[in-house]
Amino acid sequence: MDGVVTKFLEGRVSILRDDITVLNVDAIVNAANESLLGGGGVDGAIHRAAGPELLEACRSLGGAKTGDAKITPGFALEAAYVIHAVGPVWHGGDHGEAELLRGCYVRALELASRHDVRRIAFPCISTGVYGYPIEPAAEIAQQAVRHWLEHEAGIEQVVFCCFSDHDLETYCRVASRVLS
Ligand code: AR6
Repeated sequence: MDGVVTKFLEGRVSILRDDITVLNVDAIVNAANESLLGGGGVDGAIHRAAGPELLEACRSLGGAKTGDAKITPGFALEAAYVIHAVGPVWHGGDHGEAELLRGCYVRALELASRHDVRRIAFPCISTGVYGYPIEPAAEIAQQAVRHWLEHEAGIEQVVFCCFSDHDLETYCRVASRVLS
């Protein structure tokens, strides 16, 4: 892993800066679009690292609605599974974006639990091409994960995998109030 790992909630939540495709966890979450047929950003990186079988598997899923998620194997990835979550496009915040973003974290955690995933890593869903501001997105992500870990058994470790120093700093600042 790349650089410093900061831990919260008695070590059950880690925040780090890395390429999510190299993480040694049971499942990585993809920031996908409704087609689930690949794209740029983290989606493109995951498809390249997993290999062409991932696209074949995604073709059979029939897409997913914004706020929902679907699961496939990880193929060439270290991770056994990829959970393809569709975050909302940011339209200013008055179009249900927060609830949709929260929904895709919860759906991803539900799917992970059903597949006996113990360790799962999330990218900063919706905060790239989809334009969701990083600070409120981090707050929603961390509140959803905290609530899950406090109420459900199964998942032991959650990694928030940031891709830039700025995102990492923001996640750590938000965690000092949401996860401490
Ligand atoms: N590892 C971890 N995080 C990454 C990586 C990586 N290898 N690459 C980028 N990120 P984005 P979105 C970060 O744009 O906003 C795609 O085309 C990136 O810095 O990937 O949900 C899909 O097909 C940012 O913090 O996803 C959709 O059409 C975060 O991942 C659309 O983009 C999310 O940025 C989804 O947009």
